[in-house]
Amino acid sequence: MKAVILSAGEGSRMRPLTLTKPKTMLPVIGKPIIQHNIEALKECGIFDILLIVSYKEEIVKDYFGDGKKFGVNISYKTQKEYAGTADAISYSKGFVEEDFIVLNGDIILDKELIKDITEDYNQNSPDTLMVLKEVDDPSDFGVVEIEDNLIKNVVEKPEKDKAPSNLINTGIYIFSKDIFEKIDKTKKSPRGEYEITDSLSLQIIDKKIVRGFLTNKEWIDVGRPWELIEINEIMLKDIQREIKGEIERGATIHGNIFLDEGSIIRSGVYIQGSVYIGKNCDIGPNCYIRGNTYVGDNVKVGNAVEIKNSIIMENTNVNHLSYVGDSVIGSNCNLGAGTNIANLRFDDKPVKIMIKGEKINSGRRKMGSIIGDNVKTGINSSFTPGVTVGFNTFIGPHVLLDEDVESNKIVLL
Ligand code: TTP
Repeated sequence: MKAVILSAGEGSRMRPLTLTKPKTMLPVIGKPIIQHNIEALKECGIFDILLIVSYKEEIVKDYFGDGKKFGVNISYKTQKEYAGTADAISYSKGFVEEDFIVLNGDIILDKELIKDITEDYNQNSPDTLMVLKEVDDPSDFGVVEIEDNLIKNVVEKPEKDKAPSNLINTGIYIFSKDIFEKIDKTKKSPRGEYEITDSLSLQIIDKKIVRGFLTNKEWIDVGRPWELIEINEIMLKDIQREIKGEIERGATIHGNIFLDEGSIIRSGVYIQGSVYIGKNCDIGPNCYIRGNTYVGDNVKVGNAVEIKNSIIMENTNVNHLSYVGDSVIGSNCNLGAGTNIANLRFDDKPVKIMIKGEKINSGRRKMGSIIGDNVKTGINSSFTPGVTVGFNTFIGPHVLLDEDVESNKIVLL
């Protein structure tokens, strides 16, 4: 079987992190999100993979090339217009032979799930298999009505009390080639997109078998910045202790830590795993790295810094006396001495973050900042919970940042 991964999107809800790279290339414990999916497919014996790309596609192509380095064969098709998932899947026409798997590129899934669904598909031979998951609040997803494992209807993003069930579409499918005929007949939805769920509705009308496969295995849809922190928390739980770099005498390590080659943890550093530290990092002396922290390659963390539950992307410096909590810091940033990122409101209420012009409740009591690539902060700059900073921006010394800042700005006192 061949596989197709949909990765043409910008991930606009994930801005500012996606202003410089596609969402599927954001890191989760040392690999882009989409690499986790490619590896899951490979482990199940699926080696021929088509990536549907568009937004900043050169970043994806430069990283994966023809896939050989990753033990698979990768080819690419550019989606000309971001016209919906059915449109994206139509680009796989010449690539697939018979049945094929389709995955949204912005999900992280349990590798066993691919095995489970291929077995189920082979046993039951439906026309389409769609993987379903039960969630508490289905209102942000495609919600299905199901009877005897057959999908009867899919409703996109219903209001909470109007959802026909709590079973949602996970964006993982196995299709027979019949789907192309239905995609060709699919009309634009009220959202202005050609949606694959509408193609499935055409299959249902045509009495084709659209089977729902309910899973309780891990599946996470990474859409908004705090979900990147959450997926990081979940994935870090499973890392094993592995030390390829150097730990100086006088450092204290608790819990699991992955320390990649060329990195050094200096004396006086106190680590409370799980913590992932990439290649060629310089940590300490005398700093405190708390649980669920991911540090990318070539990161420097200076004296008396505290980092907690955060993602620090590659080539970034967090200089002495700084605090970073529940935050995402992009690549090539420099946080000046004494930069403080607050992660808790006085009133203890969940922190809100601006997503596409609207303040959205992150549901998190502890939530810091989301900072894009190439941001520099001056000494003693402070950030209130939930602010976002675009890329290439300078935040001057002593600034108290309590509102979002766009890219390419200079903010001074
Ligand atoms: P979305 O969840 O809509 O992802 P997105 O990148 O558009 O994010 P946002 O809403 O924040 O802008 O789509 C799910 C997946 O399908 C995602 O991996 C992108 C992919 N996709 C395409 O490749 N082409 C398309 O036309 C659409 C609509 C989605």
